[in-house]
This record gives sequence, structure tokens and C-alpha cells, in this order.
Amino acid sequence: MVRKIIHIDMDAFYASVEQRDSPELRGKPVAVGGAGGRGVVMTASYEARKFGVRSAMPSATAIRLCPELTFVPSRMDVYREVSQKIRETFYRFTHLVEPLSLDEAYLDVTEDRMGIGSATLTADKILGEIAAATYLTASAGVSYNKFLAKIASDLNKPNGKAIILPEQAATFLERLPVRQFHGVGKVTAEKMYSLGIRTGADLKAISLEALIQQFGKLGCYYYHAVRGIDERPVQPDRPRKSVSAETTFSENKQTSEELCEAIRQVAERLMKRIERAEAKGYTVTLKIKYADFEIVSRSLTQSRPVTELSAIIGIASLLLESVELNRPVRLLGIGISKLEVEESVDRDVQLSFDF
Ligand code: TTP
Ligand code: MG
Repeated sequence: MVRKIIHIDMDAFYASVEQRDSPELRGKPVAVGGAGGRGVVMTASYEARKFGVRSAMPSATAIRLCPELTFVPSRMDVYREVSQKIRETFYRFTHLVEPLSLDEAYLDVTEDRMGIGSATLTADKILGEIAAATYLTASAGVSYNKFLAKIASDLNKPNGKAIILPEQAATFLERLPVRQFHGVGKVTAEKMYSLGIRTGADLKAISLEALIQQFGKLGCYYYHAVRGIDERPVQPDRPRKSVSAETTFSENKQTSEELCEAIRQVAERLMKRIERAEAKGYTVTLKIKYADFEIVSRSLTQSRPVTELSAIIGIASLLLESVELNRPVRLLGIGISKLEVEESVDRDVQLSFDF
């Protein structure tokens, strides 16, 4: 099924917030960051960008380019508050929201919660609601995958929207300078130029093997991206409600010995997932699907989180005793739920200026 992905990105985010809150800064070249000797521009208002002032530029350079530039110190708590508001807006349209930083996120609106149906209309509504809630503008990119949606949100910035339809993707990407490919930084671009690769069309002419040889794993990404292929799902940044693992047997099983062995194997995989998710669950659930596709499940809730492999195996085996083994079984699954998810790392860490 063709997905509908929207990428939203606030315009000159920190600088726009400062212009919003200090009317005397509106219409003027503004940089957020330190003006001092070793200061760096975090971002610049669009008025300042006309002079060539950019993010991550030393402030001294910025002042040389634009002597009338006003520097404003950053107010992270205010940006975080705005970020919270735009995320609330996103969640009204879809649960599938993947924030990338304070000011940008991917949304999968293949099935939008409002029943709008059109991703383009949804993007318009989101931009409208962001403006109403924050008095700030954002830009939107609409396409069928994350790679294209992200490129699209830059096309008509600021306060704009661009759509790349599936049938337009090939031509669009062939004409696109490689520097504008998400994931192609300065260094990679230079390397591509030296290989005679300037546009998507040039990139498309290179074989997968050659790209992998030159760029390693990324070569594979470029190969698919230039063909408009990007299957990465939008990964919601929400605490998960459960973690589970299951196996469908190549041959149906019926004895409790066979199923106990399966419990051990599935529990080991489940344990790995639990560790990866840093989750602790109080409830263990065993799921059995018979060969006739009927499903039964049994759960047991403990007073303390179940964290040991042996405990999961023990509880699942106990639960198996309450399941009738009068028919062949084709699938066995184990899950834990009622999660206590450990505090996740703050993803909104300040971007480093080293790149
Ligand atoms: P961006 O979305 O990259 O930039 P922007 O919102 O300022 O401008 P645009 O209209 O082009 O989207 O980054 C969002 C915020 O992140 C930006 O306002 C400030 C901060 N930031 C840094 O602190 N350092 C950086 O190097 C960059 C790129 C951004
Ligand atoms: Mg932005």
C-alpha cells in the first residue's frame, strides 16, 4: 500500500520565536547564539540569511557578513514549550509521529485520525493549527516516504508546502543536485563530484556494487534513495504498551514437552527485546494459536516486574498447563505488558557544531 508521509519543519525556529516575543526584532536580521569571540550562530532569521548568515557559523563571520545583525541568547525552555505544542497538534492528526528534533517530525497520515483522507489537505490543516497555537510558521513536505517528504519540506520554505507524488518522484530525483539529498553532507558531495556525480541522474547511473565500494553501507542507501525507495517506517516516540515475541512452527506441535521447548526459545528472543526496549513488565501473557487458527491466551500479573529469563519461562510454562492441548498448535507467543519504561534519553540534545 502506498503510504502518506508528511515532514513538518518550523521556519528559522529559534529566531522566529525570538522575533515573535520581541516585536522590535521583527523584519530584522537576527541570530540566536553567542555574539562573543567564540560564539556560534545557532540559527538566523530569514532576513539575516539574505546576507549569508547560517547555522553553525562562527558569530564573528556572521557579523562580518551582516554588520547590523542582532544577536539574541537562546531560551531553550521556551523552544521546548513550543515544541510540545506542535507535537500536541501532530497527535490530533495521527498517532504515528516521529519527532526528529524540537522543530521537526515525520507523520504517517496514511490513516489520519480526522478522516480527512488527503495528505495535502492534512498538511494545510496542520500548518494552520501550528500558526494558531504558536503564532509561528512551519513548512511541510508531503510524499510517500520519509526521504522524499523531508526533501519536499525544504522546497517551499518558509511557510510553504510541497508535494512529491509517486509518479513525479523519478523525474524529480534525477534532476536533484546530490548535495540536496538528505544524507549527503559536504564531504560526501565532494567525493561524488570527483566521481562525476552531480545530479540524481548521475547517481542513478552507478551500479549498486560500485556505490557500496565507494561509500560502504551508505552506498546501498543512496542506490535506493535515488530510485525513490525508502521503506523506513515512521517510528512513534511513545512508550510501548507491551513487548512480545512469537514463533510459527514449521510443523505443528502438540505435546507439552515440545511446547515447553518452544517457550524457552521464544522467551530468549523476548528477553532480548525487553533489554533493547529497557522495559520492565508486570504481566506475562502466553498466546497459543491452534492449527485451526483459534487463538487462546493466558496471563499472570506479578506484584513485581518480571526481569529474569527464568521467571518468564517459569510463568509461561505454568500458563501452558492451563491451556488445552487437544489439537495441534501452529504458533506460540509470549509477551510482557504493564510496562515500566526506563526514562529514555532526551532526544532533543543540542545539535553539535562539529559537522
Ligand atoms: P533547523 O530546522 O535546521 O533550522 P531552522 O528551523 O532554524 O531553519 P529552517 O527554516 O531552515 O528550518 O533547526 C532547528 C533549530 O535547531 C534551529 O532553529 C536552531 C537549532 N540548531 C542549532 O542549534 N544548531 C545547528 O547547527 C542547527 C542546524 C540548528
Ligand atoms: Mg526548521
